[in-house]
Amino acid sequence: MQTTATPTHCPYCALQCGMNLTPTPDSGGSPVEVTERPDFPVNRGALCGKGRTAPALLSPGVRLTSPLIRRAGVLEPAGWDEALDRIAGELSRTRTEHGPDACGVFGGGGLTNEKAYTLGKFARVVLGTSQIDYNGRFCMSSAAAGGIKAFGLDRGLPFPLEDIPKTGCVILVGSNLAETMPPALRYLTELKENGGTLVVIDPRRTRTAEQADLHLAPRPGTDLALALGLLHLVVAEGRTDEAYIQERTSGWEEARAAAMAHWPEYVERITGVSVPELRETVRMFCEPESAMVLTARGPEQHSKGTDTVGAWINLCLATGRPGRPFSGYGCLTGQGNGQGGREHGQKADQLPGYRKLDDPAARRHVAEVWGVDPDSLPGPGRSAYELLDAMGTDIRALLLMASNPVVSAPRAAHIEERLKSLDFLAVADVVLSETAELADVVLPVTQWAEEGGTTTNLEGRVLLRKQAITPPEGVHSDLHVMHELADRLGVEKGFPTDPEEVFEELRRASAGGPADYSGITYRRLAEENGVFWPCPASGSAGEEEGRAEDPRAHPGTPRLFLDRFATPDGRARFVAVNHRPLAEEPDEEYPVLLTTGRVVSQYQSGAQTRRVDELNAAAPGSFVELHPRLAERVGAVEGEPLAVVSRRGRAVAPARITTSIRPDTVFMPFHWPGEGRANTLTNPALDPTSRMPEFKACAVRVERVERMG
Ligand SMILES: Nc1nc2c(c(=O)[nH]1)N[C@H]1C(S)=C(S)[C@@H](COP(=O)(O)OP(=O)(O)OC[C@H]3O[C@@H](n4cnc5c(=O)[nH]c(N)nc54)[C@H](O)[C@@H]3O)O[C@H]1N2
Ligand SMILES: Nc1nc2c(c(=O)[nH]1)N[C@H]1C(S)=C(S)[C@@H](COP(=O)(O)OP(=O)(O)OC[C@H]3O[C@@H](n4cnc5c(=O)[nH]c(N)nc54)[C@H](O)[C@@H]3O)O[C@H]1N2
Ligand code: SF4
Ligand SMILES: [Mo]
Repeated sequence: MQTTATPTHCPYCALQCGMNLTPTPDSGGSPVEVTERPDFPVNRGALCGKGRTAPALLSPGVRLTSPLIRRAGVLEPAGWDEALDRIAGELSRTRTEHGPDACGVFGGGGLTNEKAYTLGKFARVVLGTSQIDYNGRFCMSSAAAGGIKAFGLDRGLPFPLEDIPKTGCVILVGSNLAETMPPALRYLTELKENGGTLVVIDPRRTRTAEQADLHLAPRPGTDLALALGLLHLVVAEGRTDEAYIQERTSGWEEARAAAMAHWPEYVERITGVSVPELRETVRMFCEPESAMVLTARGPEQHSKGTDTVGAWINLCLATGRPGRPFSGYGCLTGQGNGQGGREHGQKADQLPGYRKLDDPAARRHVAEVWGVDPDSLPGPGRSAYELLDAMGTDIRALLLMASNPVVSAPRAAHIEERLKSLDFLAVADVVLSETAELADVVLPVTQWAEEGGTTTNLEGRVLLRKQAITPPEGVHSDLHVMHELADRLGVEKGFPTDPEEVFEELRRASAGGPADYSGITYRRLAEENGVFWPCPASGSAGEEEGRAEDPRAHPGTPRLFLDRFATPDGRARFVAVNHRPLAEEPDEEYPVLLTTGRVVSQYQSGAQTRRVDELNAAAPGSFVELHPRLAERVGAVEGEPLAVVSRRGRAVAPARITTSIRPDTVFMPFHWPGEGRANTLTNPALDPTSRMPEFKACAVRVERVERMG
């Protein structure tokens, strides 16, 4: 064990804040404490409460330290061999009886690059199944689809965060950065100090919106119309950049025509944002030399998320922003490895290096690295919700790693029931999540401080997480799990347990792909505080050592698209999109809109953060945020339980009455299971391209709950 501080990164969100871990051998509790790491540029030492308290989960009291096997209906401690034998046996039996596609695999954007890569390979090479997808589908998939359509490439931010304070105007669409990435708020503060302006678009006046020069509060699910209305005004006011449109884009005529059909007055009626506010936004965005649009889950988690992102990109293209200094469109990716986790093959349609599974050349390249016949690789499978929905019917057995869909999937009661209907469920996790509670076998895995690996943050910066401590006995890494299962299923080679060995293979698999990591080594990552992809190996292929000193080493790519876009002709593509309603509009029976999201002290399904006392004290449970006018109408009382009912089910949580939300909308955070579970209510209507569910808007009825007795 190390006795000095180990520099590493936070286990939670996509900011991947740098931190130092110092061993505390005699503390009796967590084996390490978090201290400041000012040398990492993204957060410069600052951390939010989640990062600061992350070591609490390393204590044996809250985590899993032994495999569990269900016997007579009850999960009981068991040995590793027995647990692994059981999983391998069930997967093998399922494959024989129902075919390989009856085995499902579900991953997570919290997995390191090495794990995500290995999971994709495990599914295709060991199980031979096409049925793999992951929770990132619920996260940034609409932005990814929009980015690929327009730019030919999906890297959440095409520029580093440090560019934000240098731009003239930021339009932040549906991001509550102040709660979801607190240390990044600094970039917005610096933007304003430098004279830049901030527009925040959110149906709620959030802590982030409070920082804005202009806050627009549209009705949920109307961002597409809003963006089209802004583009209409840009054209009407003669603010387009014709030279840029000519030189660097295609498809303008069709996109322009679509936008011109969205008159400001029409857009005002749809969105609730007034025409003067629209005009003011256009002025703020167009006057400075540089400007950015950044989207997060607010506009993306809709059944029209991809088109909405397309409309915002159109606005950027028409005004000549992408590929210019301190300008362009970006998506704020969410999970710890939300970026890298979507690049290396745990996605249904994908091979490592952000290659396409249905591209013959990609199949040949990756099959060669894997030492298999390209024809043996299955084709694309189902998207996350469709995969979960097929459990118990087409999918008979599921291996789940790093997600807690009982809490986080849309229409969660149905998904819970589907999980129970599986013949066999295996879950690898660090804690006994609500989903692990339903498993037949649970495997306890190591955590960030106990293992090495790389993540890729929201800027596309590949980072090295270093192992700081030895894991407790009885706990093994996800890589060990896949190695042992592969071995038991007859594949002895190709599933190493050493993360660096996996990364070396990932480099080769990604070489020449859109997300090219081949020029990156662990050594470089440690020395350079991260490297931005694409970073091809510039020497001869296969060269491994001495990259940092190699004068030919590719420096990495902090800024994309400066010369050309990643499309075949190098031009960015406008998309012709039109406003459309929600999959479920309010009606007489369900007259209110529910939107969902996050609070600062809980992370995602809460499986981890609900086990940390300090975070629980700050955010102990679910709530329903609503406007005083709506509260009066339904008889809601502050702090008293309120029922929210949708076509999928009913949830109950205390009312939080505030003027910061629109009167036609209620908000619930989704971090809790049980009665207050927001996802009991949400609508799994999917975006046709990204297959993103409509987490951010469904029709509900709000009712007072009469107390018993
Ligand atoms: N504390 C905390 N931080 C996190 C996470 C966490 O769980 N907790 N998760 C991480 C992950 S994986 C992610 S993806 C990010 C998410 O980060 P964000 O996208 O910032 O988080 P959300 O709270 O889901 O949504 C942001 C805002 O969208 C608004 N919104 C709702 N509907 C609409 C709409 O129709 N249009 C617009 N414009 N806005 C709307 C909500 O009011 C909310 O304030 O956070 C990351 N960081
Ligand atoms: N209503 C509503 N629902 C939403 C959203 C929303 O805004 N509204 N947001 C969606 C979004 S953006 C996301 S990203 C999803 C996230 O939702 P989930 O996929 O449920 O994400 P987490 O809660 O982070 O679950 C991760 C699980 O993996 C475990 N874990 C952590 N690290 C590792 C590891 O290295 N290996 C293994 N094996 N396990 C690990 C954790 O303990 C935890 O149990 O939720 C989505 N659901
Ligand atoms: S902002 Fe994200 S990465 Fe930074 S400390 Fe908080 S949870 Fe960790
Ligand atoms: Mo996310």
